[in-house]
Amino acid sequence: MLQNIIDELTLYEKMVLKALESLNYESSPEKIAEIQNMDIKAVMSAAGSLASKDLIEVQKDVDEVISLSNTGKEYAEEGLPERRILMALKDEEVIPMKDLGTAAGLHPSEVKVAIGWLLKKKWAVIDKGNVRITEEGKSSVSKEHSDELLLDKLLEVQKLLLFNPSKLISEGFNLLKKRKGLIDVKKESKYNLKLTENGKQLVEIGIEIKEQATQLTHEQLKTGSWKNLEYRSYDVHAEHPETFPGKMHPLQRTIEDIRQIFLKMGFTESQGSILESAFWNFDCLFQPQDHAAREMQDTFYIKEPKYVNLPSKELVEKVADAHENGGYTGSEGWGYSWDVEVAKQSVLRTHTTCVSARFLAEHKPPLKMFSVGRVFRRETITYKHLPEFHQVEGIVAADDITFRNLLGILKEFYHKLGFEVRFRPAYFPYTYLSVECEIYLPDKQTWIELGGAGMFRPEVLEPLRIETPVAAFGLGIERLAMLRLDIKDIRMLYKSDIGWLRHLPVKME
Ligand code: FA5
Repeated sequence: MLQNIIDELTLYEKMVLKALESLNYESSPEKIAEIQNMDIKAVMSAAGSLASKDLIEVQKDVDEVISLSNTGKEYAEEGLPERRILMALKDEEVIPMKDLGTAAGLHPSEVKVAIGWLLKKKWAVIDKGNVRITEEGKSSVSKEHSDELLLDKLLEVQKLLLFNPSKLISEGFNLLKKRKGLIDVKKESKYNLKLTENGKQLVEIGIEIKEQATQLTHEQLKTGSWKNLEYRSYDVHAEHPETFPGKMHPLQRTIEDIRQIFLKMGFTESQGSILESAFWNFDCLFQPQDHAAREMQDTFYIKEPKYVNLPSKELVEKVADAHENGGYTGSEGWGYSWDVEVAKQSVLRTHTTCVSARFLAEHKPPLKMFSVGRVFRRETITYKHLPEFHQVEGIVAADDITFRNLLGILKEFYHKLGFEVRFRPAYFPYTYLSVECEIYLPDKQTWIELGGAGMFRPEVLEPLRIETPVAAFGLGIERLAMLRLDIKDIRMLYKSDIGWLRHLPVKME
């Protein structure tokens, strides 16, 4: 185990461990860099990875470091301005204020500050426009003040750590920091590397430093000499940063997978618009004008535009006949007076079956068409209901198409997505026979309805002049996505929960 760890160490890591072994298990990185002839950056980077393997401990101390600024250096060399006045006073004892600059060789801008410090240090007093040396001043002529001593020291050693300073340094620093721009204060980090118990055990086993191959040359590969080189072992179980590659949203992924299935089954793709006339959404599908699904509480009616143009007069009249008396279908129709104004109303489509109706008005069988799109219903939101969701709609029309073909297509479709569905007899105004496809939800111990299907009724087909049987289906996509993603609530698909999205597989089974 420990040998494995040694084998996986880089050359630099081994060098740092070796150095620490020889330095009594602890050292500064600078010292290690020196004895191993390494770059300090290489030492620090190796130290970082050794610390992450718990082989060494990196201790960090942040210290304040002081040094002289340019002005500070000048004063250290030539003396502080108040010292220069004191030296002039030493001979004269009294100097008129106005002559101070000249007598001490100071720039006029320095004089005021210098007098301030002269008085503060009690080296002189001001007496009727004259500056007079004090006894304290006289005794200070040959004795440096703490700030001057610190200036001298800094001139000599260039920088000093403020950590645990001597009384003299701290006194001097307190005075000098009151003056602008004499002292620079910086923070400096100091590191100490120390072997941990694990690190010590490792070096006791013995670390051998051998040149390791990092990049193979063309030559080494060609001649086979790579076989005799030393390599560093890799830990394939090492922790690695998690990566979250960009991917399609799972709902969109499901839509794309559904499209691929139908395209591969030879269906043509069609599209409709989400703003539809009640005519195509309901009337053309033989849905009576007083049908419950048309009520305001189930369907979104649009204010602007309130009405939509209807198709040819001929088709509208045939649909009206089918509703009123069955037209030429042999049916009695619904037996009420059909209102064109109701059919003109614009709605947000409540299902994608309107795309199938439009497609049949424009194409002659044989045909296979599918369409994916959003639909809208005034629904109360629940774990399986949304007011806005997607459906995939499809029709297959040909002379020999039967209800059994329809069941076969649906079975095959769900099977391709990995589901086994059961069929239950159902009712839709526009189909006969009609079914619903369902799948079992073990968690909720209930069957969930995935889609509706059936054979379009003559009352739908005759006005559209379709003479072959038409198998039709409309399937919910969000409910399918729920099952595929194993989520218990349909709302999750619209939540933008980044944590959940990140951990989904890039490709769904
Ligand atoms: C229809 O929409 C029919 N037009 C389907 C059809 C087409 C039948 C062609 C015959 C021929 P239904 O209202 O049952 O049927 O909706 C179909 C599917 O849409 C449902 O099985 C369900 O999976 C999904 N669905 C319905 N309402 C919602 C909702 N509020 N939220 C999420 N999914 C829904």
